[in-house]
Amino acid sequence: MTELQGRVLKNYNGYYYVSVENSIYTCKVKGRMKQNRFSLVTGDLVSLSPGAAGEGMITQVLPRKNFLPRPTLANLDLFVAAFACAAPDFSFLLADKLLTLAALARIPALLVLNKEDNAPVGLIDKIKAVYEPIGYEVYTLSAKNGTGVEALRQRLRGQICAFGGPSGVGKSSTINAIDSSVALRTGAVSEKIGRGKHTTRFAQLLPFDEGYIADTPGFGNLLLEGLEPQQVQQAFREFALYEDGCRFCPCTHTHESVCGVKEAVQDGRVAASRYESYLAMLQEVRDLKRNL
Ligand SMILES: Nc1nc2c(ncn2[C@@H]2O[C@H](COP(=O)(O)OP(=O)(O)OP(=O)(O)O)[C@@H](O)[C@H]2O)c(=O)[nH]1
Ligand SMILES: [Mg+2]
Ligand SMILES: [Zn+2]
Repeated sequence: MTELQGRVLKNYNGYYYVSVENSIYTCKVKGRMKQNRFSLVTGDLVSLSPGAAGEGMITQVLPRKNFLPRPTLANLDLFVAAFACAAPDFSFLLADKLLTLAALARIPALLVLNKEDNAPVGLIDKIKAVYEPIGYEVYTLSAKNGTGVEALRQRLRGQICAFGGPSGVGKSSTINAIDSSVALRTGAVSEKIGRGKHTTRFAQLLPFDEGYIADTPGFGNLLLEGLEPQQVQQAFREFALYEDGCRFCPCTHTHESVCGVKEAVQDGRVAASRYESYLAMLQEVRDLKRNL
C-alpha cells in the first residue's frame, strides 16, 4: 500500500497519533528508523505505511519548519506564552524565558494573561507597557467569565499554535473556552502556595478552525539548559537599538563602563524588568555551563 503523510498530534502510551486528512492512525516507529538516532515530536510531519484497523508504521520524519525544545513541539506558526494575572502570580522572568525560547526557535510569540477577573489593580497596564512597545501582542482574558475569549479565538484561527506556561495559569481552561468542542481536564491551584498541580500530562495538538491548538503540560520552573550567553543577548531584541552607545564590542551590558543599553535602562527606554530578566538569565546560563 502507498505511504501516507500526516501530522503527529500526540505521543501517548507508546503510540504516536498521526492525523491524515480526516483519520487518525495509531503508529509505532519502523525498526529501520530506530537504528539511526531519530527525533520525533508532537507537531512533526511524517510518512507512514498504513496497516490494518487504523494502525500504521512511521517510516520517516519530514524536514521541520522549526523546533521548540520546551515545551517540545515542531512546526509551529505561533507560540502563546500563557500566564495568569494571579494564582499563580505573573512572573516577568518566566515570561522573558518563554519568549526567549520562542525567539531562538524563530517562532512568533504573543503573551496571554488569563484570570483577568482576579487581576490586581494596575498589573495588566504594567505588563502591556513592558511588552507592547517591543512588539509583543498582549491578550487578556478570563476563561472563567468568557471576557476576551473571542478576540483570542480570532487571532488563533487557521494557525498551528501552542500554549506554554506555568502550571495552573489556565492553559487548558483557555483552550476549552476558545473551542467548546474540546473538554480538556483542568485542575485546581493549590490554595496554600498558589501553584498549579500539573494537571495536563502530555502535549497534544487539537484541530481548531483549519489549524491546530496545542495544549502542553505546565512547568514549575524553566531551566535554560544548553543555551549560550550570546543567545540570551540575541533574544532581548530591543537591546540592539541602543548598542551604538556601547564602548566595547561585543558588550555584555553588565560590567562595562560605557554601555548604551545600561543608559537606556536608566532613563526608562528599556524596561527595568527586561534588564533584570536579562541579568538573571545570563547568570543562569553561565552557571549551568560551569556545572556541566
Ligand atoms: N479565577 C479564574 N480561575 C481560572 C480561570 N481560568 C482557569 N481558572 C482556574 O485555574 C485552575 C487551573 O486551570 P487549568 O486550565 O487546569 O490550568 P493549566 O494551565 O492547564 O495547568 P496545567 O495543566 O497544570 O499546566 C483551575 O482551577 C481553573 O478553574 C479564570 O479565568 N479565572
Ligand atoms: Mg492544563
Ligand atoms: Zn552595552
